[in-house]
Amino acid sequence: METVKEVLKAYGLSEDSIVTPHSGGHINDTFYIDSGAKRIVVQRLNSYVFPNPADIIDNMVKVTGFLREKILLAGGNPDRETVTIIKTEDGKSFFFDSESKLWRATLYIDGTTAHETISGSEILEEAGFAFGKLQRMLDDFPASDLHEIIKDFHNTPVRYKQLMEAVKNDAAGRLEGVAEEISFAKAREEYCFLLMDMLKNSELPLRVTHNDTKLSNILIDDMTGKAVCVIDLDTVMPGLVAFDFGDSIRAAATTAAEDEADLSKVNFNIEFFEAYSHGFLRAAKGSLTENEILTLPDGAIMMTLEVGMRFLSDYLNGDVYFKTAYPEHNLVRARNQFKLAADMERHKEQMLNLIKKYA
Ligand code: GN1
Ligand code: MG
Repeated sequence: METVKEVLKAYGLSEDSIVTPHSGGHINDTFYIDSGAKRIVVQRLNSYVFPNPADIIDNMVKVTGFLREKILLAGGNPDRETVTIIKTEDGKSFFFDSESKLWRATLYIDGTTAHETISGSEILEEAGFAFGKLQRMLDDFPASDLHEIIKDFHNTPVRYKQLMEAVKNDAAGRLEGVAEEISFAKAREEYCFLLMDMLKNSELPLRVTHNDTKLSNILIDDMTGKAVCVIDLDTVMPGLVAFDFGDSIRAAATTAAEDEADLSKVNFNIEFFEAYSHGFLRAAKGSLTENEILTLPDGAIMMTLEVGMRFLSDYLNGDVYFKTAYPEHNLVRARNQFKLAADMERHKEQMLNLIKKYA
């Protein structure tokens, strides 16, 4: 917390500002700051995950600048509908503290909440619409202007390989007790290639995508329940539409939190899937190809399987990537996501029918 004081100073905020840590997010550290005069959100970027944090800021400046213009043209309010970067006293879009950690500050958006879990279908339809709209708005963003923040971020075959390496190295000596999880992944090795192979064969187009479309990365208006703003632009990069759609479904169309340990509570929620798909396609269908539409259910299964493999790899590597609250946390998350992926597999036909209904 000591360095938060440096941050207050850099942004010209009173030392008596109220600093409230935010518990969400597995990667960065987030704090709300209320100085009386101003309310902002500051984040310390995770230097293990993001070794080149200045690239993230650079991407963010470009993407938010692009979105601001579109929002203005549509008669909207860019201070609420996208992220606004706040500059330091000396005019910079970021701040390096005395521990060489990069901080950034953004405007706090009043009267909104980032929901970790979902209360009903209406919010999901809204979330789907907001992410679909973002997809559409980024359609003509020049992808070559962006730094690739994390290489092979949603390259599922690479994620599979990383898991197999983690198994081989067994760095934390945790291999015992995960045999079932490893066979679960192994049984799906071939499936991991599906979307990346279609991309390679030009059957799917590369777009600019958000790449971390979990429900908590959307701010919902507390009064109206309407989606206001998509946040967390750290991983905006070239990607597939199925990644963004799928990652939302994995995070939202479930009956339990991502780290629920009681697997009997973890099930796929087809009603939530339907609501999200309805909103997403309402916003984005006009700009999607037939293959993009037909692979949306695979995006959901793939993103769930993939993050499960990432959690399991991190467990085996000794929890070096994701923040954890207890030693088995990553394993619990992995089991949870694998259970969800398996349940999605059983609903694939049904998912596809719903997608066709709304496309
Ligand atoms: C991480 O930072 P956060 O919590 O929004 C991760 C995502 C995972 C997600 C799982 C940069 O997102 O890829 O899907 O956790 N972000 C990064 O909850 O690795
Ligand atoms: Mg994130």
